[in-house]
Amino acid sequence: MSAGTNMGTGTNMDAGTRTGTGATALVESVRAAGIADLAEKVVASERLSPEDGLRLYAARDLHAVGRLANFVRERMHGDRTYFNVNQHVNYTNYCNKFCSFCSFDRLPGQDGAYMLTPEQVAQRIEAQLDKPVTEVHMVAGVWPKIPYAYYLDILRAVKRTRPDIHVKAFTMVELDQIWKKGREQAGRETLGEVLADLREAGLDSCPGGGAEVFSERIREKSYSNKMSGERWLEVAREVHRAGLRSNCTMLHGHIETPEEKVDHLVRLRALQDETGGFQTYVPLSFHPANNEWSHLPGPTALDELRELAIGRLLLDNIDHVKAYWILMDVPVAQVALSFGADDVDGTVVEEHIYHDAGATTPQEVARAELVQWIRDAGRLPVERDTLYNVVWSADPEQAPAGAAAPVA
Ligand code: V47
Repeated sequence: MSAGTNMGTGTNMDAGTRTGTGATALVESVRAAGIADLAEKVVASERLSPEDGLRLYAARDLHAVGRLANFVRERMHGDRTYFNVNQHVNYTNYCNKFCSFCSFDRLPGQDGAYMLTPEQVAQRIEAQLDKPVTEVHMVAGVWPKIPYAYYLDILRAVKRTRPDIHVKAFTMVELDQIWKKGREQAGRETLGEVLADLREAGLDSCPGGGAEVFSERIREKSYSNKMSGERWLEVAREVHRAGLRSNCTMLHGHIETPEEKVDHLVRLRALQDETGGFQTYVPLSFHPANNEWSHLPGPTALDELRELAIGRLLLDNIDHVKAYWILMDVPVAQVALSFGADDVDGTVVEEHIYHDAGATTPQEVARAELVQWIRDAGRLPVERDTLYNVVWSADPEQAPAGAAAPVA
C-alpha cells in the first residue's frame, strides 16, 4: 500500500470544490474564523501540523472547521457515502481490564455476564442468512481463561455457517491476549504466527477499537490494565505487516485534552505513513451511563461534529472517516456527512457496548432505511464490502472510489 496518497490527488473532486473559484471561496469563507491559512494548506493538500490541529480544536466557528473537512471529503469521495450490510457479534462481556469508561464488562457469575459458545456464535450468523450480510464485526471483552482454541473455533463457526462472509474481528487488545494464549497453549512465539492461525481459521481484517486515547496520563488514571498506546500501535503494525487491514479509533468526550487528541491522531497518521494498513478512522463518542465516568456529561453533538472534521483534516492518509450511527443520533450522523464523514457503518443487528452505556439508537436498521438516511442528507449511498469494494451504488458513475489496494 502506498502511504499518503489520498488527499489532494483530486481524482474524485466535485465541481464545486475542485475549481480554483471553489478553493478561493473556501479560503475566504473561513477568513473571519482566523483559519484562512489552514484553508490554504488544505486546498494545496499540504499536511497539517500538530499546531494546526490545536488551532482547529480552538476555533470558535465550528462551521468553518466543518467546511474545510467537507472540502476534503468531497475531493476524495464526492457525494458518495458508504455503508455495509453487517452484523455485530459481541462474543463475551467477561473482562479483566476494568476501564472507567466501560459499561459492558462483567466478571463470570455476575448479573448479565455471558460468553457465547462457538455454536451460539454460529446461530447468530445463521439467523441472518436471509439477509445479504457481507461482514460480521466481532469484538468482546478480554478474559485470560479463554483458551486459544476458542478464538479459532468461533472464526471457523462463522465461516462454516456463512463461508463468503468477511470476518472483521478482534481489537488490538484482544489480539495481544490471543497471542499470550497462543504462546502458552500452542507454542506460537510471535504475533505473526498467531495471526497466521487466525487467518487460516477465517479472520479477514480487524476493527479499530481499544485504542481509547494514547495518553499515558489518562491510561494510568482510567484504564491502567489495558495495553499502552505504544503497544496498541505495535500490534496494529504487526497486523498490517501480516497483510490484514484494520480500522482505527479514538475515544473522545471525557477527560482528554486537545493536546492529547492531536498527539493520538498524529501517532495514527505516522503509523499509516509506514504501513498504509488503516482503512477507516472512527471517532468514538464516550457514553456515560452505567460506568465509573457517569459523572461526566459526554460529548455534545457539536463536539462529535468537530471530532469527525478534525479527524478528516489531520488524517490525510486514511481513506475513510466513519460517523458510526449507533453512537450518535441519526440526524447528527446525517449532518456529519457534511463535516468530513463518508461512511456510516452498517445494519449492525445486535449491539451491546453502546446500548449498555446508554445509547438510545435502535439495535438494527434495515438496509433500505440506511439508504434513505443517506439520500435525505443529500448524499449518494454506496453499499460496500469491508474492503470498500462496491456492492451497489446510487452513483451514476458507479466509481469504485476507495477500493482496497493490495496490502503491502
Ligand atoms: O474499544 C467502550 C469503546 C470500542 C464505551 O472498527 C466506548 O469499524 C464510548 O471499536 N462510550 C468498541 N465508547 C467499538 C469499536 C468500533 C465500533 C464500530 C466500528 C468499529 C470499526 C469499531 O468502544 C471500545 C472502546 O473504545 N467504548 N465503552 C463507552 N461507554
